[in-house]
Amino acid sequence: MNIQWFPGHMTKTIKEIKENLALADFVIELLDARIPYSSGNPELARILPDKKRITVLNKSDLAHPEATARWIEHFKNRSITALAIDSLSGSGVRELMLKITERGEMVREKWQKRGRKNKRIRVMIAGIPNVGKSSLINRIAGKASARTGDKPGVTRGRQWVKVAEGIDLLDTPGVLWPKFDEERVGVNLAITGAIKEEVLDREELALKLIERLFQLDPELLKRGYGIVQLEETPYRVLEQVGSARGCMVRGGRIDTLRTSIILLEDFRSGRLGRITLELPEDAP
Ligand SMILES: Nc1nc2c(ncn2[C@@H]2O[C@H](COP(=O)(O)OP(=O)(O)OP(=O)(O)O)[C@@H](O)[C@H]2O)c(=O)[nH]1
Ligand SMILES: [Mg+2]
Repeated sequence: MNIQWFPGHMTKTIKEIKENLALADFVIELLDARIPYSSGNPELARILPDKKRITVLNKSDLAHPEATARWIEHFKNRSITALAIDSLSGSGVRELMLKITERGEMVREKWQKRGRKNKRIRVMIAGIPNVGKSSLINRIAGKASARTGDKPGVTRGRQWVKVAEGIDLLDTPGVLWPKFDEERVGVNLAITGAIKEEVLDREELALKLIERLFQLDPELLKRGYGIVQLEETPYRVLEQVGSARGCMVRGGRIDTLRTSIILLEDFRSGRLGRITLELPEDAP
């Protein structure tokens, strides 16, 4: 599948990430709990020491709880502080705030020892497009300070938001990091909505999603669409989904493009269930 998921303007943003890093005392890397490996930025891991990084799995309301627990364990085994949150309901955000304040205190102590004056703690929120960076900031700030939207590329420039006593959060535009050798990563990012729809063949993507759901658990599709017996090929299953969702065109044929859009939306909204697309053992 040919996904142009690393458009030219992203290169500029990576330069910006580095500039932003220089402004921040530490970084929260927001991952998508459904794809913790694919949504990670290996460059960030490379240039940031672990103690300057908190790993947060957002959209955990859409991910499988057991899979999320296993990912958290996976990070902890690597001495990486990780926790799961849901920026929409706010679940886990209080724990995250505690971690942020704790980390902030450590930074302040260091300043004191060096005789530097006490400034505000600056925390950068980094992550792929559409992962919920602005939503998290709004949740912590308790008001809509940052613009959010259900498509990638909403936040354009950087924006500091004062959230609590002495803490500023930096909202940044989402960045995709190329893992060119891994098609699976590109597909995961596209399925979950991190890549602009305009550059995708949605029918091809829907077929990939069907394959993946089938591998994970065939019951997901059966249950989701009331299908008794799944057909043999992804394309025929897509037609079954179309039939179940009433996506017909004249002559009784299935509108497979409309079906694909609906299927992707059903996945993204959680209507098909809480589904994690990759487990720690899938990560290289
Ligand atoms: N279900 C669910 N949806 C979420 C969560 N966090 C954010 N969203 C939704 O995800 C979409 C993207 O949220 P944003 O906060 O705009 O994402 P962003 O990371 O700032 O995106 P860019 O600015 O484009 O990089 C919005 O539709 C949010 O409502 C979450 O924890 N659970
Ligand atoms: Mg944003």
